[in-house]
Formats: sequence, C-alpha cells, structure tokens
Amino acid sequence: MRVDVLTIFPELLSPFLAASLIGKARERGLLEVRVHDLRGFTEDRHRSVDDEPYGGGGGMVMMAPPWIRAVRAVSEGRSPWRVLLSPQGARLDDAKVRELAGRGDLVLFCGRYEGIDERVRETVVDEEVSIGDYVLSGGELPAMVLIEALSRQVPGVVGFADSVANDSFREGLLDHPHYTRPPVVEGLAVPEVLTSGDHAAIRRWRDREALRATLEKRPDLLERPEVVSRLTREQRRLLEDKLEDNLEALRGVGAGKG
Ligand code: 4FV
Repeated sequence: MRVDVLTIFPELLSPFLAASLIGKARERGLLEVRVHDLRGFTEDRHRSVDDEPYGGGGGMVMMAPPWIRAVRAVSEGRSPWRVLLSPQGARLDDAKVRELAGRGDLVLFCGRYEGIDERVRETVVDEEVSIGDYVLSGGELPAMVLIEALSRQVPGVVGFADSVANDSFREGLLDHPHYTRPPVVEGLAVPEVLTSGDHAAIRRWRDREALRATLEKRPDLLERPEVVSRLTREQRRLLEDKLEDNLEALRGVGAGKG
C-alpha cells in the first residue's frame, strides 16, 4: 500500500511516520508513505494556498489549483483512491478502515483554515472521511489516525497477527479485559481462570467478558444483526441471562405499580 499525504504542515507527520510500528513497517517496505508540501504546487512567489471567501464571512479558504496540481502530480501513472479528511465525511470505523485498506494506493488531503474550495471535491476527491463530529484546525491528525488504523490491516505490520484479529470491533464487540504481572495490584487479584492453564475455559471467559464490556459500555453495537449473528453459544447464554434479568426487573416494576 502506498499513501501520499498532501498538507501545508509536512513536519507534523515526520515523528509519527518515523516511530513505532509505522516506522518499522516503512523500513521493511510493508507500507509506503510519502508526504508532500502543498506549497510546492503553488505558482505565485508568496506560495499562497488560501484566499478570502467569495461572499465574505471571515476566515480563509484553501484555493483549488494547488490541490488539483498536487494530486495529479503524485498520482502520475496510477489511479489512487483520493480521500479528503473532513467533518462532512463518512464516519471512520473498523469497516471503513478495512474498506479503505482494500483500495490499494491512497492520497490523503489534509485541509486547514475554514475549508477547501468546493471545486476540489467536485474534481479530484473520491471520498470524504471524518474521524468524529468535532472540528479540528487541520486534517493532519485525522490523516495520522487513518494511516495508523490502515497499517494494522497490512499483513506483518502488527507482530502478533492475532492481535488484529482480536481487535475490538473486528467481531463487532469490545475487547475482553487484559491482565499481566504483578499478580496482585492494589489488593486486586487476576481472575483465577487466567492462571488455570485451561485454554477452553479462558476462551469462554474472554468471550463472556467481551460481551459484558459491550453490554455495559457500547450496547449500541449489539443492535447490529451481523454482530449478534456472530455471538458464541457462551455469549448468547450470557445475553439471554441479562435479558431475563431485565425482564424480571421490569416485571418487578410492573408488579410494584399494582
Ligand atoms: C476533520 C474531522 C476536521 C475542518 C476544517 C480541518 C478540519 C479544517 N477532519 N475529521 N473531524 N477537519 O475537523 O476529519 O480544515
């Protein structure tokens, strides 16, 4: 996978791209990331990338020509999928990450100021992606979030492959709790099953705890039929117990009301 990033602050990405898993993946040729300074695609001596908005209203808007020149230059001889990071985009989630990972080469547009001239969207953008319903000052952090998530989809980047397979959201559920040494922390011990050596029991415990965490923290995830359809027998039993408890409680309330 090759990712080209267009930004007016390339220095923001350098430490991120040099460190940790991403840095190693690039060294090992598992992932190629090229960062391009948009000002390199301007034609005036002030290397301008923004101008006042037509119709007034304060703030500055990024001009279209530098973006169009830049994406055409970096895409030479290829047809990468061109993604604008913006609050108006489709929300980035595990499914979207896997979809984008399947697109092969990507170009990421990192906006600044109030936004980008609409004709960039109309001419050289294939898709808009948002990392969340809040407004940042630039698209660089969203681009790094996306690159980090994409890199975990590239075989060999994450050492322990299972880790990706067991990632939260992969099966649609949150992850189960994790424990490591020391055996007791603040008087809290490690659940006995985890030191039992009984791997079937450990698997069942982890499945139950993943569902319990999802029920408590993200019950909305259980509204997805594809998630419920993938529940193990252990998880179904826990869900049925929970539902039964709730029904009991409801009956209790009902009876109270007489
Ligand atoms: C954003 C987001 C985001 C909007 C104006 C950059 C900023 C500025 N991008 N998810 N949320 N972008 O807030 O992706 O140009």
